[in-house]
Amino acid sequence: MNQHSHAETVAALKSEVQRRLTYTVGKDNEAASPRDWFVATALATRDRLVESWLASTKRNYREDRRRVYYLSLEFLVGRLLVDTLTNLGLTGAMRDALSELGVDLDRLREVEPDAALGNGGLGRLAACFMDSMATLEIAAMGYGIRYDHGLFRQTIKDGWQHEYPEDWLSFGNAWQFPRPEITYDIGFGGHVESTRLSDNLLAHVWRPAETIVAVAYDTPVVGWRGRHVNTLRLWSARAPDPLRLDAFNQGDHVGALSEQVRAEAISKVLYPSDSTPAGQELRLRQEYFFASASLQDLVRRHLKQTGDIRKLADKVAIQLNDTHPAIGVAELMRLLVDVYGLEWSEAWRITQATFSYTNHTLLPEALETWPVWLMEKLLPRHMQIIYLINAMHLDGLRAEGVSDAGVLSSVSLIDEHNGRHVRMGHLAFLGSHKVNGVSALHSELVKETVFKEFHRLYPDRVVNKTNGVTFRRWLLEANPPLSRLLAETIGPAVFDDPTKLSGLEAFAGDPAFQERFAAAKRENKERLASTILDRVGVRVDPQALFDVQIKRIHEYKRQLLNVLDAAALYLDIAAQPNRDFVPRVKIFAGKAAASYHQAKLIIKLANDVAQIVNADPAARGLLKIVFLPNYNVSLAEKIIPAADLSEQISTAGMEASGTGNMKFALNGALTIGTLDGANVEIRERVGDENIFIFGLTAHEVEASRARGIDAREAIAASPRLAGALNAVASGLFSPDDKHRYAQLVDTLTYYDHFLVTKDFDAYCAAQRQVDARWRDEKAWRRAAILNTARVAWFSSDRTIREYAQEIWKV
Ligand code: 4GP
Repeated sequence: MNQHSHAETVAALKSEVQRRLTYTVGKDNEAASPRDWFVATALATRDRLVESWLASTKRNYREDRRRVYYLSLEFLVGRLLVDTLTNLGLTGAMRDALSELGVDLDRLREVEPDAALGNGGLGRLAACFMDSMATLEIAAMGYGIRYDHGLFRQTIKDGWQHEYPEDWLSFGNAWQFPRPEITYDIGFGGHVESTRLSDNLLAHVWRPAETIVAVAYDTPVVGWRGRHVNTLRLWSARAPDPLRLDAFNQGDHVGALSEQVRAEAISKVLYPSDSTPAGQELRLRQEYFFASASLQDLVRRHLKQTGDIRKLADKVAIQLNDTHPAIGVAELMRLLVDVYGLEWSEAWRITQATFSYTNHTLLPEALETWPVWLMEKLLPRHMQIIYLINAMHLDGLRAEGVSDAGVLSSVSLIDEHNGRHVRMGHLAFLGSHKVNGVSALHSELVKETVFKEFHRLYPDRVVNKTNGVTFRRWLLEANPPLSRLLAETIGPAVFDDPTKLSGLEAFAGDPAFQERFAAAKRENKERLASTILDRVGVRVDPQALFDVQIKRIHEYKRQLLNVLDAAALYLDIAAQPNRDFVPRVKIFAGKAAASYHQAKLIIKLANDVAQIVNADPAARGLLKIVFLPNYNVSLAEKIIPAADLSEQISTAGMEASGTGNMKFALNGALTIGTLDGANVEIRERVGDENIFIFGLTAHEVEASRARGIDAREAIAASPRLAGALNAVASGLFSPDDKHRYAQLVDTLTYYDHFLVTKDFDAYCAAQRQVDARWRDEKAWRRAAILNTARVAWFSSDRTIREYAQEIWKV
């Protein structure tokens, strides 16, 4: 494309879009709706990467490359149009081509539905990793489920969250290539037949009672500058037969479709949460469905490439994104032993050398376990394999002299407390050669807590891979004003090599540059202010400090701490109207799992406080509170570039890493945060004076909990906290239902598991430091610039390079 002039490219794109509109969409320019134009544009864009995609695929075979497979139940991709154009270097040309057709690219990009095949951080990380793996030209493939309905659509009515099904596929999906010819049978239930081959050799054949077909859908994932294109392959479920004709002919029209409905349920909806007990059986079926289809597919490819199953570990690395695909360990053993006839010990060696596993959370409720009875019912052969893995593992330990019953029971794959359960984290750990946490602190806590005994037994297995984010999406696409400024100041090569961001350091104190940096921020804030007005009808002043907390709503993330501070601030304003307050806009967004009542109540409280504060003339110009509904990737892209202050205030030890924290710092927001997750490493890089750290450390949190938490003392010691709690408990913010928050405040008072009260004063003190810095405009701007300048390390390209070198060996 470089040898073509811009004008030639524009002309070519224009005719390609026009062609797609006419021949694929089947409309003329007058009749075409914005959605039709979007489809035509997306298809024309996709056409531009297909050749590179095919070439990448060929090269992977020709060079007999070692491949990486990223197995994830979640891929939180968001929109792809501008992302693809950016990576192909075609954004400007497409903009001009469309404009000659009378179409505005920026309006068009808003038409694309978000692919929301994930809940939060874990899923978004998978999407960033796909981008970086393509950029680094790794022969990689993502495997997941093509959910008909992604994460629910959130509306806020009277301050309460309501959930509606999301329908991203209702108008088709321009990016995907259906592969109806690539299918695998996935079995469930039934029994295992064993035949004796010799004295000590049994052959096992699983005879499933039910079969479901997995059908592939491919989405090309293009890397930076279009050099390499990988594939995201998502599986959709269907029944082997479209209907039962006999039943249909007998007049049972609904019953005739029941098998299809049951089969399709597997890829119908994304499970809503990482932290609530999921509807068990369907979830397990989903996990096995996609793990089995993916393994069958990659084994087939491997055999095509090498013809030798014994070489699997030499040519294949499989990353388990959390425990959701961990059943894959037993499935690979089944394939190797039962289907390909390898001996157990060789199969186990290959399995361990092939898999590695990433842990994303220490929350006990998110550590998956499956009742043994359910496994026996759905996956009888896998249960046998798990028992055998466990027996050999425990025998091995006994042979090495481990005899402590407590230790053995804690490392057993079977949890014998409260009914017998299979521990999927243990299975993933044992079946992998490397296990990683996602920030330095988290990886240490992995060693000290969930995998303490395992770590003692296998001290080399746990490693750290601090998360990262793709700067293509989160800077270049999300923040055009800042990207332009960076290109002009330190050169466009910064987008090839983010370490060049450090070149900004020299400008941090330069008043002219500060002015331009601030102007870029202001442009983003103005844009966000108009989005806010559009979506919730609240007028906010772009001159005010934009203080932002956007992420899933969870007690450990402590939106409540932020809301209580807002309430306290409001009371301060009422009590001392003449004090010199820093005008603030507090912005919240995030979804609560549908069954997570406390989180939903926190959303309601944020909205209730917003309602009272925003309506009170006394707070006008000083404090506004906004809860933006339906948080998703594309909303994050609008909010983050406009933020001044990034709230990363989880209870220390509970946020594995965070990735939002990195995106904010990159876009020149200052962080107020605890020493949790990757905040610790962000502080090391941006410098103590350019971040506001407060609160208990992870070990202090642990000690507090061990002592037993009674918040009454903390509340008594803090009049400001007591005042805010009182206001909330007495219904100041909920005049329509004065007791709405009585229980919430009670819980905080007597059982404050997340230590909101204990950290409250420290948090407020940190906020006052924020105020002081904000008043010193130069100092604030300097710190903001230094944040952008110093976070290059948090590029997911760096993270993927580390995985590639130390775990995947590619
Ligand atoms: C998240 C963690 O909560 C977050 O700290 C981390 O940055 C992210 O994974 C990516 O590693 N966990 C989940 C989950 O999203 O579902 O467990």
